[in-house]
Amino acid sequence: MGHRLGDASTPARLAAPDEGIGRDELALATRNHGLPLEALRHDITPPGLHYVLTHYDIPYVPEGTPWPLTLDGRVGRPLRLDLSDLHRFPQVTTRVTLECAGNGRALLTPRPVSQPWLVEAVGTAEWTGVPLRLLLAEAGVEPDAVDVVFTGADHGVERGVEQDYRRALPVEVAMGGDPEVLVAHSMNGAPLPPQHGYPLRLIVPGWYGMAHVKWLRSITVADESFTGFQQAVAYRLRRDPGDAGEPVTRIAPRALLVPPGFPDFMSRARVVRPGTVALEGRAWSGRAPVTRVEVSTDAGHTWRDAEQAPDDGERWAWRRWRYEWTVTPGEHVLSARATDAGGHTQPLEQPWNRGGFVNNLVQRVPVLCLDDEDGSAGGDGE
Ligand SMILES: Nc1nc2c(c(=O)[nH]1)N[C@H]1C(S)=C(S)[C@@H](COP(=O)(O)O)O[C@H]1N2
Ligand SMILES: [Mo]
Repeated sequence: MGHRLGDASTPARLAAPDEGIGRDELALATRNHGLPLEALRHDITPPGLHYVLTHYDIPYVPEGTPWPLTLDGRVGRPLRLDLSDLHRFPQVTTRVTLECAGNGRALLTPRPVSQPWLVEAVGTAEWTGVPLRLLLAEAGVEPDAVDVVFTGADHGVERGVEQDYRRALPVEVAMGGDPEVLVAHSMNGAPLPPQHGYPLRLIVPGWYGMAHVKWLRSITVADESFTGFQQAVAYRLRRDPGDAGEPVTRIAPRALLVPPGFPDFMSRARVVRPGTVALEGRAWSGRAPVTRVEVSTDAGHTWRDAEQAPDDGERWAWRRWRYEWTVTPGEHVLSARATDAGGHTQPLEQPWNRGGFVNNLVQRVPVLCLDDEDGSAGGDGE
């Protein structure tokens, strides 16, 4: 033997000033893909375009594999449910925007070394499943319950700690019904794809991605706070490694632009022609409904209200907004920012923490407006 994984968790590393994205980050980035931002046009993200994040390996679960979901711990009647048992409960479908808590991480200075998201770790799907509170009611939760712990079938090691992927929700959230937490078996009307948790996952509308446990195989009701790695070590807002840190919970407001015009292959900078450009995008918040979206076409100096699509009652899904931009030749920087009914607005300065979580800094989209059809640049010239 002789090989050890380590006894304590080591803090995540911060990149040195000017240190580029490393091979380790690249390896994560090729597995965990983002939403191509042009797909923000879709109300519901088509399969394969939704972002994916998986800490360890995607479990191999061939169709028809028995998948007993257990519900035990501080309950009167422990349950063992197979997929057909779950189909006998009332079914609910909810449209939910899912976002990784690490979205925006790679834009931070200094950069926490981990999955290097820019702003694309987001997607919206219609999830169908059984309300968790009905399963908990069937099992009969004891009055001393504190946390409900969810375990996935994936296993790995993270910063020296070997573990199953496991997260908990406070019992009030698990049983509360607002948001309606689901044990979901379908995404956009079809069985979950392998990378999104086949055959079962948790859906916690309004919460960051880490709460939505994929490949869900057991639910345990506990009479004390859960202190597993993904709860007590990861997903906390810390400035220093020793801080206890606030836990990451609900999604902070964010607006993103559908990239206007067409891209330059390498820089991804956008190119448009002079005249009227219909800007559009999406905005969402898991904390309170988005009440305002503003657009800046001058690098954040001045802001004008965008027009929000009428409220369609999909509380947990992103909403479309639009803004007509009259553009002249030269270089421009576009931004959009969302404000929610709780008064939360996206910051203009980076909200930094060691894990690189909840960075909802306003997006900056450089755009070059050409002044004629044969592609010579206007403005400052070359
Ligand atoms: N079992 C398990 N569930 C998991 C994860 C994981 O690694 N294992 N990753 C979480 C994180 S951090 C995110 S952001 C979401 C991503 O969900 P998606 O891949 O369906 O978009 O799944 C969450 N659920
Ligand atoms: Mo995540």
